[in-house]
Amino acid sequence: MKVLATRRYPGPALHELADLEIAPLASLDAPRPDVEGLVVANEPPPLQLLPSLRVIANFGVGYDRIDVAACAERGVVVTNTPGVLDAATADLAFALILAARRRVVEGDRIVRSGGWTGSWADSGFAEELTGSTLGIVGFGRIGAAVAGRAQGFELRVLYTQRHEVETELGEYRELDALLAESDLVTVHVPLTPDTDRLIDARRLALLRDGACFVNTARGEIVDEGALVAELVSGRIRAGLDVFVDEPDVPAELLGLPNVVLTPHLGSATRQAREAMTRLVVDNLLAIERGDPPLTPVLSRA
Ligand code: 8YV
Repeated sequence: MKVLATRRYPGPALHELADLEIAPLASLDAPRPDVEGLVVANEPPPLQLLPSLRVIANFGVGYDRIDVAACAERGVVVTNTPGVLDAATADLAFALILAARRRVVEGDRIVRSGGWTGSWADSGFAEELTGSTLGIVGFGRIGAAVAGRAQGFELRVLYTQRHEVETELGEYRELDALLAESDLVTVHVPLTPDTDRLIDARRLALLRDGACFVNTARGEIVDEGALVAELVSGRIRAGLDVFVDEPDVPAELLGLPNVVLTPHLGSATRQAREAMTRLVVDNLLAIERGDPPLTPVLSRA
């Protein structure tokens, strides 16, 4: 099976594909009837140029830029990489929670700029993490992994998602109540038509003064303009790994002390990324053998 991958995905598993071509989608300008498998990182596939396509293996759990309904109509299987990146993403959410809450990056800047003159800080105290209330928006695999880590920090955990679940890890709240009651809010829902701008200006205004908002999911889940306005006002703090127009970040954020910015690093550990490639390849090999894919995604239509 001829497989086209949009980049050299990390790890050794990719070498198991016998007939592999690496090419960015932008370089495809004519039909490629030879290609039966496509590996993308949440990039919109040019279905019209790939008439023999059998499978799209997405490198990532989120597949919001892939038209799964159109693929299903064409009989193209779509797979993703759930599970293997939960720990890495939950760890990064906690890194951002800690960094934003405890003013770690601000402190780093003070040290580097020679502004650390006293023997200890006697003002500008951070708020404590231990004992505070963490609101988790989306209680799937990654949200639950965040809740597990929260126990070590003695956090009170609230969660919201479409349906209340049986769990010892947190208490269910409706989204608005969760936003109003939390000191820290972290987002772990997939981007779908239902979650696009789920956290709009009205909902951002429900956050407590001084609350810390963390997003490692997708920028579009929040009204980014409204979030920027809240951050510019200094009313809340944030740790942001995802943005609406990546790699562009709203310019207003770049000089703000109350926001920590990372370049979509959620799954960017060697272990997670190599396991993602492993799962991509295992899905492709399954399709090639005529077996069912390991981790297919279902059309939401
Ligand atoms: C990206 C992600 O796929 O899994 C997801 O949904 O956003 C990430 O793992 C990865 O950064 C490659 O673009």
